[in-house]
Amino acid sequence: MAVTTATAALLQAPASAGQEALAGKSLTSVIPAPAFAQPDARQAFRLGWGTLILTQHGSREAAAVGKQLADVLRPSTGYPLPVLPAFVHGTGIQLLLGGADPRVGQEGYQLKVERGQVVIRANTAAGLFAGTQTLRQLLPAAAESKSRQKGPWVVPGGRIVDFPRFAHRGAMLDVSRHFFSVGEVKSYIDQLSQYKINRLHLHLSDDQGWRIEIPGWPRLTSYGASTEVGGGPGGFYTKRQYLDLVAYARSRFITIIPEIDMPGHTNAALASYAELNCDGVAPPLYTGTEVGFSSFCIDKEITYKFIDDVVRELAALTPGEYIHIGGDEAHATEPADYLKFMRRVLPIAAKYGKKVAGWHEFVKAQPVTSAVPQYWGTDDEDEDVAAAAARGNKVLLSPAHKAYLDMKYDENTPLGQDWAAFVEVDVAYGWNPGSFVKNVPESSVLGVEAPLWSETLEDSDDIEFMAFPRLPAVAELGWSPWSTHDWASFRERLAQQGDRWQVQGVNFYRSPQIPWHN
Ligand code: NGO
Repeated sequence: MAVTTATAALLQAPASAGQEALAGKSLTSVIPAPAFAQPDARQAFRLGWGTLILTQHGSREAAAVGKQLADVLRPSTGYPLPVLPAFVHGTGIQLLLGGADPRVGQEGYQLKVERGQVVIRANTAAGLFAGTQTLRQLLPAAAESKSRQKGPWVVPGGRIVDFPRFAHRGAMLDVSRHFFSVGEVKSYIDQLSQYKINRLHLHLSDDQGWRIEIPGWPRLTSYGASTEVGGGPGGFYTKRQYLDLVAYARSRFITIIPEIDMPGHTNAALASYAELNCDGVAPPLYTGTEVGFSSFCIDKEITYKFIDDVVRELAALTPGEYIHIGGDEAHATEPADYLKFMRRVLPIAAKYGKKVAGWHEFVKAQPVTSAVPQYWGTDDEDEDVAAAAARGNKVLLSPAHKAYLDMKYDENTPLGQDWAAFVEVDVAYGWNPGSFVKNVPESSVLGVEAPLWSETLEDSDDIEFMAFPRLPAVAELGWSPWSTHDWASFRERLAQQGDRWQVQGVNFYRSPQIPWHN
C-alpha cells in the first residue's frame, strides 16, 4: 500500500551524515528533467545491508527490472540487495505496478523517496524501468562503479511524477560506414536507456557495407559486408545476433528500428549482385565517404523481388511497428523514377505488417498517413514535410545542425564532420521540437532522434565521445516538458552526469560550456 504524503511528512528528518552525503544532489538532479519534482529536504533514503528490492508480486517483468537495478548496485555497494516479491515485509526499494498518478501513462512513473523506503509506481514495466533510471541518477556517482566503493548511499527525499513529452525518443547508429560489434551496440543501448531513450534506429546498409544476413541473398554478407570506410574488415549481424540485439534492447524498453537505405546508398548491394544493376555489371566495393552516386535499377523487376525478400525478412526480425526505408540523397535516381520506386516499395512494408519511416525526402511520394518522415534538413522550413503534416503524417525531428551527433563540437574536434554546423552542447539543447519546423505543430511531432553517422567513428570510444554529452540534451528535448527547459539548470545537471561517466568509463567530450566537477 502506498504511504500517503501526510504519513511521509510525519517521518523524521534523516541523519545529518545522510544530508552531507547528498553532496549537492537534489531530487531534480536528473536528466531528462522530470515533469514534476517536489524535493523534501527533511527526507532521504539510505541504502544499507538490509535493503531489499521488492517488486510487484506476480509480475516477472517487474522482477526483471528489479534485477537489473540490483545488477548495477550490488558491485558498487557490496550489499546483497535481494530481489523479492513485494508482499515480503522489510525496508527497501519497491517497484509496484498500479496505483500511480494517472498522468504517468504507459511509460511514466511516480517516485517517492522517504526515510524508510523508496517507492516507484507505474502502470507498466517500462515505467518502472524509467523510474529506476531516475533512482540511479539520484544516488552518488560511485554507485555506477563495477567495484566496491565507500558509501554512504543516500537518495535525496521527495516525490516525482514523470512522463514523456513525445512518444519517440530515439538514437540512430550507422553500422554501415563502420561496423560495430554486438557488444559495442549493447554498450550503446545501455547508455541510451539511462536517458529514457526508447528507440534505436540501426542504419544497416549503405554504399560501404551491408550488415544484416538475408536468406536467399548470401553475397550481401559474404561480399557486401566485407569492408567499410577506410578499407577495414567490416562485418555483419547474423539473424541470431540481430535477434539477440533486439531482445537486449527490448529488456531495456528500447525498440530497434531497422533501416535499409534505398534507392540510393545501395552500392554494397549493387556490388554483391550484378543483376540489380541496370547494365548488369556489378560496381566495385566502396570504402570512401562520398554520397549520392548509387541507385537501384528502377525498371527491373528483380529490384522489387529483392526488396520484397529483404523487407519480409526484416519484418520477421522486428517486433516494433516500423521499418525504415531510407530514401535520402537519391541524386543518382531521376526524380520521376524516385516517385515510381517509392510508390512500389511503400506497400511492401504494409504487406508485411509494418509502418514505414524514411528520411523526409520520401514524403514527395505522398505516403499513407501512418508513414513517418524523419526531417534531417538544416532549415526551419520544408514545404513537403509541412504538407505531409497537414495530411496527417507524424514527423520525426533530426535537424542535422542540431541533432546530428556526428557533427564536430567545434573546429578542433578530432572526429566527425561539419557540413551542417558545429554543434556545441548549447546548440544541441537549444531548440524546441514542438515548434521547430514551420507548419509542423507539436501535435504533428512524433518525437526526436539523434543520428550518429560513422564515417569517422571506429569504436565505442569514438561513439561515446560524439554522443556524450549531446545525446542527453536530445533525450531531454524528447522527454521533458518544455516548461522545464533551462540551459542554466541543464549545464549543472550535465556536470553531475560527467561524474557518473567518469565512474562508468564513458569517453565523453569535456565541453568548455559545462562546469564539470573534476
Ligand atoms: C546525411 C547523409 C548520410 C551521411 C550524413 C553525415 C542523411 C540522412 N544522409 O544525412 O549519408 O552519413 O549526412 O552527416
